[in-house]
Amino acid sequence: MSKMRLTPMIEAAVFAALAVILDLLPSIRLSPAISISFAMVPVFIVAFRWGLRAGLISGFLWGLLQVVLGDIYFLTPLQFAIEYFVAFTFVGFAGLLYRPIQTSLKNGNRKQLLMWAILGVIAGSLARYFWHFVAGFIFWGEYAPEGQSAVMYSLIANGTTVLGAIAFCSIVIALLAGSLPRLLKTNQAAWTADNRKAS
Ligand code: 218
Repeated sequence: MSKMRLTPMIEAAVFAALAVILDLLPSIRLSPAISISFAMVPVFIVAFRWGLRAGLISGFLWGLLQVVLGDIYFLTPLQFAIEYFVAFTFVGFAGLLYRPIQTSLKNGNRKQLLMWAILGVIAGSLARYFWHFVAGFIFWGEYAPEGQSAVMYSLIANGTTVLGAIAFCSIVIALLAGSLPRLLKTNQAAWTADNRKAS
């Protein structure tokens, strides 16, 4: 636990809960398999503020909360594990862009900030939906229309969803980065306070 600072962990949990709430808002549901929302945004914020580890934990907690709330599609234990634990955790891979985002914030370079943040949105979204795609062709293939292979069905359904999610989340993150860049910045005061406590 020594490397787990308290502030990012609290934010990871609070923002995971926020993701659950955003997921309750009406989303664009094109079909049962295609539903586009910006619920990933809170996890992206955690990943950009604190990095990969906090992002992965926040994504994991979001999946766990959905399971606890019973808001899930359960076909088999493996499908359930892939789609609710692995996939949601992978949203945190947006945190791979933590360093360039923090550097852009420090330099006050808005254009670069926007570019790295959108790249983060793309990374986290693709990392998550890769798993929904895999689960899609292994477990959801029977829902494919006549004459369409399971792989093609999953690629179209999850590909459409992820492109929509990337567009939605990029717009929200761009608005936030433009109007409230401080929101994406590591909270240095809390960081040093936690480190002082730990030493
Ligand atoms: C083709 C297909 N249909 C449905 C699913 C299930 N799925 C897709 C995306 C996201 C989620 C998690 C809840 O939002 C689920 C269960 C799939 N993977 N593939």
